[in-house]
Amino acid sequence: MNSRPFYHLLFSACLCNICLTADFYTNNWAVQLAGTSAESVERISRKYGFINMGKIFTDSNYYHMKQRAVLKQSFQTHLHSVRLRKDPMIIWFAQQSGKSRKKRHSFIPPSDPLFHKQWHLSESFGHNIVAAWTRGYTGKGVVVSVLDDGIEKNHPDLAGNYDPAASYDINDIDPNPDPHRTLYKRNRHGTRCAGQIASVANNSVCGVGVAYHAKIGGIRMLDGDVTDLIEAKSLIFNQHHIDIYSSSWGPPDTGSVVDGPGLLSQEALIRGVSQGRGGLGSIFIWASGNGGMNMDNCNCDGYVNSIYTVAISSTTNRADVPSYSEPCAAVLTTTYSGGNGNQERIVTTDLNGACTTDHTGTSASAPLAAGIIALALEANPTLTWRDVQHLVVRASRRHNLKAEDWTVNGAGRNVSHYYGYGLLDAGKLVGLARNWSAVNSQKKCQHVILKYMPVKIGHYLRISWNETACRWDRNRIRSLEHVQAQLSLKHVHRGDLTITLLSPAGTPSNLLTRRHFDRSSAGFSGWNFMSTRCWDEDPTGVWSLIIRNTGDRHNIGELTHLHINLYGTDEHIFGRRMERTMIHQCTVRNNNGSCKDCPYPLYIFENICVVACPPHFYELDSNSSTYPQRHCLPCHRSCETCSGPEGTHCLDCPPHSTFNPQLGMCSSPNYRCRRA
Ligand SMILES: *[C@@H]1O[C@H](CO)[C@@H](O)[C@H](O)[C@H]1NC(C)=O
Ligand SMILES: *[C@@H]1O[C@H](CO)[C@@H](O)[C@H](O)[C@H]1NC(C)=O
Ligand SMILES: *[C@@H]1O[C@H](CO)[C@@H](O)[C@H](O)[C@H]1NC(C)=O
Ligand SMILES: *[C@@H]1O[C@H](CO)[C@@H](O)[C@H](O)[C@H]1NC(C)=O
Ligand SMILES: *[C@@H]1O[C@H](CO)[C@@H](O)[C@H](O)[C@H]1NC(C)=O
Ligand SMILES: *[C@@H]1O[C@H](CO)[C@@H](O)[C@H](O)[C@H]1NC(C)=O
Ligand SMILES: [Ca+2]
Ligand SMILES: [Ca+2]
Ligand SMILES: [Ca+2]
Ligand SMILES: [Ca+2]
Repeated sequence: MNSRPFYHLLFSACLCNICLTADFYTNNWAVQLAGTSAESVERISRKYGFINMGKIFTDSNYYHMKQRAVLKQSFQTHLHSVRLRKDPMIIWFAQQSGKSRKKRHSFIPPSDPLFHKQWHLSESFGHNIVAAWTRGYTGKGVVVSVLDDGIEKNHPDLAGNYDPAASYDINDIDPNPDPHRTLYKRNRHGTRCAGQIASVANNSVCGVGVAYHAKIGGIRMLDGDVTDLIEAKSLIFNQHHIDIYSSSWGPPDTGSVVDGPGLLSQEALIRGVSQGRGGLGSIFIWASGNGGMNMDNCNCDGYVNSIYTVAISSTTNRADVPSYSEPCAAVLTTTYSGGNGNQERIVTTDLNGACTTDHTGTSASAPLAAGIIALALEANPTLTWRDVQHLVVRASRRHNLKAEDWTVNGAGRNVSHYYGYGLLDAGKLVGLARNWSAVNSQKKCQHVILKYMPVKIGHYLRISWNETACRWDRNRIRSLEHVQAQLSLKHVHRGDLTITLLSPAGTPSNLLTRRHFDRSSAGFSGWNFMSTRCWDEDPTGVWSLIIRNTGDRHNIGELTHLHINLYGTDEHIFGRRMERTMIHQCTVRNNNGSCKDCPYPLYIFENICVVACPPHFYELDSNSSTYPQRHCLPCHRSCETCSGPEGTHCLDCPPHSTFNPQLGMCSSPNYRCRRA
């Protein structure tokens, strides 16, 4: 449970007329006094519990007074006013209310020579990035790292945003991630992806990145033997500094492979979402894959279908499915990339200080999404890894994207296996991010459908079950996020099988489509097929899993095990209120830029003011006599939510861990048990 008692108390108090016009009260008062002698000012401030902060205007009798104790309820404020009004020494007073003030920005296009060729950033295409820029979001304070074949750190369009702390060479084990140039391999991929995210604006070089004020780094890890260890080290590198990891790699897209993260990489993803980014969770952006020509399905890629990664697909400037694109039920959203033949491609930085107009593939889509999500993290740095996924679902739209399989799911959203929820809208994303409060902790509800009694797979197999979604216990799920069908089966010709999952609302998820090049007889062994297509649906009711053999009728197989894992929250997600801005500007800062003072009743969180503290932080009313303040302070590192700093204060534990009373903190069981 996220307990936010003060928040509820305050805003219910705000329902009465007293504070209808103000957004919130501060503990600052402006007071006009009849006498200005030091002694009379001192007497007045003592009498009413004020600290005299000095004259507002020199040579005036207007004083800035700060209240010693914070008044928590507006009727007390009101009583205070009644007393002040009766005092003959006080001519006039006003308690200062905080008002939402938005900086106004107008958009002046950057002067970079290739900006006019960056069609994917322009207002005539659907990403709506200019809207986010116009609101002032350009990636400030956000750190993105590209996990690839290196990054040309001195590139004139990257150097200004380059962040050595977000960079490393895992291949050669040194801090310099510069790509190695050889006759046969150009290793330009990472540099191209980095430019899409954070090329410098207005510097007369190339174009601009989506998040042109973000910090950008690169981890060189693809140029050598890629091992589980190397992947894991890359995914977890400097995880409190890097906010977003952009990956455009994975198992071969031959359409015959079923592979995913090894033990260490799986562990790295889990540690990333539960501990990275100060506990809010690292954001892992993943390209859905380029196996379209080979009829690959990205649910056979364990990085893409991981619930911890955000899978990104591509569309072209003509809103088509590009030939390289592979569909699957795990895709969440879509960004622009290059098209077929001589269609437009993406303009970005290239090796040797150059620029290219020729970047393409889903490889180009992941960095674009990483840049757009960087804008959202600037708009709201308190978002958890799951909040980011919720917002991406809401900020994606069908727009004009062409596909034959668009359907409306049980939550009323258009969804496609090619595009997820559609084209990511940056303007909408930052707007929603600003008003979003953290979703309750993740619930996982598991249901064993088939374990000891293998079932024959002939031409057609349908298994149905009535799901209670843990209605009777603490893992109750009212609003679904990810659903996994973990299954083991034997079949002589795996590529002939298709698997479809039907939710109670009737939403179909094609978990496996026919893969002509997959002639394996290895079957599946505890493979986690995943769907994001039922996001926000109520999971209770009858589900079905349908397996079809589209090949030779005489080939038979056997389903030996089927587990369903539902992930989601106990919230009625459609009932939540989204009309209040959750993040406010800081009023007074320390020299180091961190926030020193927020208007009451807001909490100080790092360098901003927030209405409520995010998960992994607890709310503290500090009671120092001079500066009564409210802070978000970090929980014990093992907790997801907490009521205080110790392990014993944990209220919820992060994924894959539970509260251990002996240790007095959340702890993880043996990770090896996780893989079936
Ligand atoms: C680019 O320069 C122009 C002209 O000086 C300025 O108005 C604009 O705000 C700058 N844009 C950025 C992104 O710095
Ligand atoms: C789904 O897409 C169709 C066609 O673009 C559109 O008419 C409809 O309003 C969309 N539904 C929702 C809920 O966005
Ligand atoms: C499923 O279970 C619920 C609650 O146990 C029950 O109300 C409902 O009728 C069941 N549905 C079917 C189709 O059996
Ligand atoms: C966010 O909240 C503000 C009020 O605080 C409201 O004006 C605005 O419309 C909300 N934005 C969205 C996208 O709901
Ligand atoms: C910034 O300075 C304040 C006091 O001036 C200190 O309490 C705080 O820890 C500092 N924060 C950082 C991030 O250095
Ligand atoms: C705050 O401190 C004052 C005196 O130091 C004390 O009287 C008061 O009860 C304290 N309030 C809280 C909420 O701890
Ligand atoms: Ca190196
Ligand atoms: Ca530039
Ligand atoms: Ca693939
Ligand atoms: Ca994923």
